[in-house]
Amino acid sequence: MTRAVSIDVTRPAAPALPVEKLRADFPILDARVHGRPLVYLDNAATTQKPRIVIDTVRRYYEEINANIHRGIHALSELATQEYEQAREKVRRFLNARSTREIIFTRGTTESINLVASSFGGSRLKHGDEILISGMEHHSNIVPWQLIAEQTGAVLKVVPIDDRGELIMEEFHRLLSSRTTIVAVAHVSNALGTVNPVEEIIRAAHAAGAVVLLDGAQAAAHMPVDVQALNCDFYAFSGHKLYAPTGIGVLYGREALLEAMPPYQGGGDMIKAVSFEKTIYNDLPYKFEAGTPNIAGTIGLGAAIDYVQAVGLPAMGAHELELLAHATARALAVPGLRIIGTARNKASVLSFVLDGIHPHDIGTILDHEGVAIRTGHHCAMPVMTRYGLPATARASFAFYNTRAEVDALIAAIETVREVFRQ
Ligand code: 7TS
Repeated sequence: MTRAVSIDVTRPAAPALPVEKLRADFPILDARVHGRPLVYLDNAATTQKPRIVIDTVRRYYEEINANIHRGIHALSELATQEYEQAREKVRRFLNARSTREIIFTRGTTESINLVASSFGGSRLKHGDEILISGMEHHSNIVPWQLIAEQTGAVLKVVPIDDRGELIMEEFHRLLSSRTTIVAVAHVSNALGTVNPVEEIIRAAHAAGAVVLLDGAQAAAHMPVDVQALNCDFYAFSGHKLYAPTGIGVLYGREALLEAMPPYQGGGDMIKAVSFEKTIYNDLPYKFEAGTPNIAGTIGLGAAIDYVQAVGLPAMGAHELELLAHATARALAVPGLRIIGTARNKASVLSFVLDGIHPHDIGTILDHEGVAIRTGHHCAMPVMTRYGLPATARASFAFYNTRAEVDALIAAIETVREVFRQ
């Protein structure tokens, strides 16, 4: 599942994917920005959508639109059927045992908040420990801080080294019988590090802790098998997997979900309500209060079909070729420093240029048509660790090309020209 990329390796050019053909599936990739062809390298923020996803959402609103799990009229039944089919697609995508373990949320952020609030709120006691890492996105920090404050639990943080790898000796040292939950990124959004999650899960279970993996940056880049991983919770966002925004997934081990109280109350999550007592619905509906993002869910199903037809292993391999090419070319740019040089990386190239603020890099690149993200990437502790206010970050999807990487490097040279004057 994990694949190594060494930053000084130059890989063969031959792409395994018919990238040019696949690019035609994404209408927006033909766009021009400031008169230049769009070079979209902000895929860690969100990915572009293939026509099949756009058409599926449009078809839903044109031909099906109705609320689910309610009416017995034809449209409602059809909408329910498609919504539940999407759940089965997600189950297969993650290789979960049962669709009862697949909960639709708004995204990774809501998935983690659900676990922190429901699992954390019901399990954590004063002095219990929550173990996260120094490379987490704010979405995998703040929900734990909130629940720690409410329960008296203590947040512990596994530090990272200069390459942006977890210091595993520290992880093992911090893990103890007091650790209730370990919550770590599968892949870091700011550094690209692929974490040794198998080792983390094994050790955490041996210590009696449950493990949540934040898969926001992993699900679109490598096959994920929750049974093989043996994780307890897995969170990801549809919009980083070529699906619409506002739809995400929480996988949870059934026995844990059964024991957890509802996260939100409302319609659909109940069996019967009276003022004296409310009986909650079965899994997964217990955790899906209110009318969900039906169109987005069906769109996610279409995105998963698309990704599986293209093939995640080939997509991931192509992205690693791009990363290796980008890394090799970036290292040849005077004054450029790569932030995040883990031995096992995926799809993210964070960097700084001597004496030039990342925001200036981002602005000039934008004028060249090259879209990247600059800033703290919602991972401020990572910036603090490196003593930086921000980085510039290019992040690759399978539809990116070597020519686009070369356009990135040319635009970075333009930045250097501008600042030389
Ligand atoms: N966890 C990680 C590792 C992420 O990269 C992100 C989003 C989230 C959680 C939150 O996901 P959401 O869909 O609920 O917002 N990361 C980024 C990023 O790197 N640039 O923009 C969003």
